[in-house]
Amino acid sequence: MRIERAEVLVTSPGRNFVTLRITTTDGVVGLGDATLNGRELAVVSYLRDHLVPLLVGREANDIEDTWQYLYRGAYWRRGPVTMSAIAAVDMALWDIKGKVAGLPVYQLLGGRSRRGGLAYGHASGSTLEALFTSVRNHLDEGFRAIRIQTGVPGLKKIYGVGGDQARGQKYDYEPAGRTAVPVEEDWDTRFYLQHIPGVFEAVRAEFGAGLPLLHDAHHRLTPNQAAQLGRSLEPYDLFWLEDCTPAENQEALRRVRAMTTTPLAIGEVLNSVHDYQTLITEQLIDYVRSSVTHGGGITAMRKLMDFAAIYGIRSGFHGPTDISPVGMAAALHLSIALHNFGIVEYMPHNAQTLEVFRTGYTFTDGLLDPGEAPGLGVEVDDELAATFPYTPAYLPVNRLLDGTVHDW
Ligand code: GCO
Ligand code: MG
Repeated sequence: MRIERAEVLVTSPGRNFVTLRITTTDGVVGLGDATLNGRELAVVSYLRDHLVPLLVGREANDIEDTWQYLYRGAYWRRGPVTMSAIAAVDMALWDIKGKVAGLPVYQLLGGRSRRGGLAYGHASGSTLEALFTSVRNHLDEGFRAIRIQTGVPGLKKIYGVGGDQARGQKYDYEPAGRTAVPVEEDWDTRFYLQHIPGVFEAVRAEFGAGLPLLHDAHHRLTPNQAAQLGRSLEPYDLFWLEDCTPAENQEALRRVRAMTTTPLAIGEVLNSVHDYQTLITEQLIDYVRSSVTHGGGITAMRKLMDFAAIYGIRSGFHGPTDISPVGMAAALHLSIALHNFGIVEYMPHNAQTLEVFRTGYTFTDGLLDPGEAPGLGVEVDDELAATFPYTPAYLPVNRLLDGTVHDW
């Protein structure tokens, strides 16, 4: 069974998604997610101009060989554009293999390790009152683990803090801005560090000790600041503190780790096992945050997680709405099969997106399940997809109060 055709679909039902569709000589179709938020068209070109011509005529069954061919054969290894493109090919080939076998992909990965994957939702509010409403709404929707982000006095707007949920603005920071250039936001780490511990104290007082709580620092702190935050949050027993320092400096986590017992998660911008080498072998983190979409696909993420398992490190795959339903399904098949699963991020896609992509995964009692359909279990409606053309959209840029550009 050879690859007959590979096409790249770009659609924007509220936000941009890049999907690779591979069709085999037997007429089996597989889908892969290649969405790289804010740099989508770079991956479209990488796929269309450089990978599709290499794929046509290849044996569709040989997933490992194709992965190595695209990774080692390119000379230029790693990086988010390359790894997202390879991930899409990899996912599409697993989708095809599952359909040919008549099995959901998780069965091909060793079968089920649990009933479902614990998912966390994004609660946020510019004030404590708005935050509490958002937490309650998430609990009503069935979430059993919740990420907490709030506004900070003295700062105008903070990434990850949504608008008025009653007006349907739940995740209005995702996408951050469908504008020609990025929106600019302000930032002051001292204001932030002074404010956050009190927020967690209030959330614990309101919602009790049992609810798993998470927090994302979005790479904005120095190692000392991160250590200070981790220590000040210890009384509130976080499930994790995410991306406390810029992820490219693995050694920075040594200082943080030595200073706090708050569990650490990092890696949504990392895309290779090599980016994790120090983090994993020195046990500097508790959770791997890469997505299957940006981390080279199921093949690569399985290996990364097996490496992490030796050190007791678990998965916490990135699952914001810029991971398409196809990427989300791939993450769920892997999550359900891995022994060292930890948690998975879940921001439900909007209704338009779920019309373009018909998904088979389910969310019940706080757990996500990939479903039993053969392959990944996601289908795309071409005609509908074509009615939502690509729209430039960018994450915000941060400036300190004196105008200096700050870490994302
Ligand atoms: C998260 C994130 C996202 C990212 C976004 C980038 O933890 O979900 O930090 O909000 O910023 O996905 O593309
Ligand atoms: Mg994050």
